[in-house]
Amino acid sequence: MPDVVACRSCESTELKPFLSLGHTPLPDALVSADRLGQACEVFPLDVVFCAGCTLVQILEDVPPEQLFVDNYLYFSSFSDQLLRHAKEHAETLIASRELDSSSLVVELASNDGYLLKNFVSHGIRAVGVDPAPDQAQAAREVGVTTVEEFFGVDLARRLRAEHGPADVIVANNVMAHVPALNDFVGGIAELLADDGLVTVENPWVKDLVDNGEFDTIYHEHFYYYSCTSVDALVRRHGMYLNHVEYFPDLHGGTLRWHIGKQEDVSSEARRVLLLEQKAGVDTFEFYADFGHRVEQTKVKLREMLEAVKADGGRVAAYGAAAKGSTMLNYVGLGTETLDFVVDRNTYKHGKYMPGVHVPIRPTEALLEEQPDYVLILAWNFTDEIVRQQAEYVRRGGQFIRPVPVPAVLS
Ligand code: JHZ
Repeated sequence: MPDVVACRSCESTELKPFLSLGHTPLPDALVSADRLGQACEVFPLDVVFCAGCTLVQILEDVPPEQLFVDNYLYFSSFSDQLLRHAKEHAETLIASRELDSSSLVVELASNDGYLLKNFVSHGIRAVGVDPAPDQAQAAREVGVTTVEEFFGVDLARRLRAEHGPADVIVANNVMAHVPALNDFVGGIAELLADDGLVTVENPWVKDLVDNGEFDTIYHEHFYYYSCTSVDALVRRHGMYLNHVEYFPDLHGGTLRWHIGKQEDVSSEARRVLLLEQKAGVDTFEFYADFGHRVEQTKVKLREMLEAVKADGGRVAAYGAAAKGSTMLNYVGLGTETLDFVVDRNTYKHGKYMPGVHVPIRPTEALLEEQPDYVLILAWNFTDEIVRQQAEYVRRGGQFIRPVPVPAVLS
């Protein structure tokens, strides 16, 4: 597969590398027991800054079918925090946009219907788009009409012809997942009503860098966004970044961008754009020493776990997350260190983490085995996980959080 040579957003060829995580397996390509003996396919994971439009991106283009159809077991509904966040988002949209049965809401990457079911229950027309077959099926089972395809200009035209223009388009954690970025955003512009609203959520690259969240870099995520790079992207398609909201506790720091066809930029959007400028998020220097800091996390985490093992301690991990795959493969943690990984997602049980082949078990395994330490790979859900595992802690178990700096939770 050839490396990308020009920015997928603005086509500038001035791409400046600042981080290499080596060659890693696809993060959601969990391995079944009968395939453990087979060689694992790995891909280079190199990150660059575009001097043209400031968009941070990876160079490798793994085909989306391989990422999201053949190897995708992520179901949004396994997190209570995410379900609450989605419900609040839907309720706010229903009230602020005065949505009713004549309105149309479209969600791109609607997954298992975790968000759209909140519109359906209010009798509002809702259409989900998601190419992942099991998730699309789960969405239909909760009453969410789902088109099982990748989104772009072509599908947008067909949706508009069938359902009319969309009053609201929601795109949560998907604008990072599309190699043909301008086709995706062009599709949004095509489908959106002239007075419609788009909300896009994605982790904020400023938090990624400030908090050392390098493990959220993997092949499903082609891009790492700032307000600055989103503003440039949507303007190219005749739309405007009008408002921004910040959710510091969601996926390590998430921004929700409000985008529309009329320019009406809020003071909050201006404030965050300015904040990015002051912090230098729009310059290469902001990223330059990130690789060095990531290396330090690797060394520290290895040292910490090696000391536990040298003392005869037992270690497990929590969360067979995509980011967990980057963490384990980059740091080099396998079955010599970790006995198993637990996860609530039943589709992942009985499988093994990509590359390192650590087995995945139900969360009950923590009380059955009572390891001395649990490395939280899904650290974005630390509070939720620690609350759930109160009994493990009561019996003397301890949690390790790997970022921003590896530390045992007190
Ligand atoms: P989680 C996913 O990344 C995939 P991942 C995707 N690429 C993306 O963009 C980001 O999200 C935003 C489990 N769990 O959400 C569920 C428990 O077991 O951090 C998941 O398997 N118990 C679309 O995979 C994993 O942990 C719990 O209590 O890095 C978390 O994965 C909770 C809360 C979660 O995302």
